[in-house]
Amino acid sequence: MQKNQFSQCERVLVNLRMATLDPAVDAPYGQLDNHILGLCRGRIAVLVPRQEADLSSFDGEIVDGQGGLLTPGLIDSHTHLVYGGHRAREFEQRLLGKSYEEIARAGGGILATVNATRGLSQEQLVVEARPRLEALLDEGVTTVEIKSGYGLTMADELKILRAARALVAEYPVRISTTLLAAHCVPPEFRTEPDRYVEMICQELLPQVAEEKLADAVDVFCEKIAFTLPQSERIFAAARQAGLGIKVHAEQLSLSGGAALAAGFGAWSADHLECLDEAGVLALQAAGTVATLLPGAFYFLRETRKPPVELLRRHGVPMALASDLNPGTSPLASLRLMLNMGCTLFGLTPEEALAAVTRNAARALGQGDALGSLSVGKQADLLLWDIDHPAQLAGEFGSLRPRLRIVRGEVAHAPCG
Ligand code: DI6
Ligand code: FE
Repeated sequence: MQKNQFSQCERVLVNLRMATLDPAVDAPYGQLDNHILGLCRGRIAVLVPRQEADLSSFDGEIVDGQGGLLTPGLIDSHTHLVYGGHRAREFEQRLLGKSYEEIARAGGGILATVNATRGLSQEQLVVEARPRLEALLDEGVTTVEIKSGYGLTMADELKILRAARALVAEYPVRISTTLLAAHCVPPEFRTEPDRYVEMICQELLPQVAEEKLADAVDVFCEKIAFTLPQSERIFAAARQAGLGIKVHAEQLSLSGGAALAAGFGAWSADHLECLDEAGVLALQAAGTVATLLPGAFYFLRETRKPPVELLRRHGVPMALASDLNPGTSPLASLRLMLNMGCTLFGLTPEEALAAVTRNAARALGQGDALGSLSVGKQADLLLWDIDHPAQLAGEFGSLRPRLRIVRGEVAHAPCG
């Protein structure tokens, strides 16, 4: 037994079971029983078997887990939750027979939300975003990625990113921001999309990097959005600015966007319903995470599923995210995605849980800092009154974490 092993810790968690999601722990879900966790300056500093722990001289806080199950905080690695308005009328139109692409080509879709978003101030956008973020936090999300992409002018894209960054001051959450100016060609550049791409690369992206307003850059690489050569120019500019790279690819058609992004060392390629084996191999070679978005698949009533078996066979890490947005996934629940990842895409509950913790962290370039209960990682933790970790994927609507710890501090209910 080591004396004073907890001397640096402010807080110790005892009397709990863990699903560490640490692949180094050789058990399903990385489960550990009878262990004690010590938190020091926001990190997991000690993780030892109960019988090796000496708490006799520890004078910090002892949290009694009362036999609950501790997991890493959940990570929603793909959302567009800062926007104005709603698109329920399009939902109606689609049920009456119109397709998502038809509505987009007729000036609805993303551009409808762009109009609504341009009309709001940064403060108004924060007001609109709060309930969506609160819904995620309430069910155990501790890190959220938020994309711009409904502004499409220099000023409006900056406004969205600033609104996203402002939310972090209000809630116990980490927020990762992504510049998605290449979401849709704005009406002002309809006849000359290359000039819009040039504006992104030469003006917007350098400004965003200078103000540190985004952690990554994303492109919607699709027939109705941006071509491969346009995407390539934006990725090159992102790399030059030292920002992470993400891509919306192979959602509606096979465009090769995932392989292109992987060639730039992308953190993640997202959607992927139409991905082929060559694309899977490109992700594998680059260590790029495949982020699956079952909410959009479900909401658009798609039938083509992402190639989960190929991704699994080639060892590509899979993440699941909400894609929370007004057009294709107005579903503010990462827990629902855990369930749908299993029921719609065939992930196992263990794969699904890794997909919203360990692999989601990698999809945000945070694989070393977040996503598992391991010594040295940030202390974002959830305590659940459940018997088995599969309940987190297999049940929906009734479970809430009993205790949430973010950055090593207890976050009080409901949202801080
Ligand atoms: N793919 C999506 O699913 C969302 N954006 C994207 O690139 C849809 C956004 C919207 O319809 O508003
Ligand atoms: Fe998206």
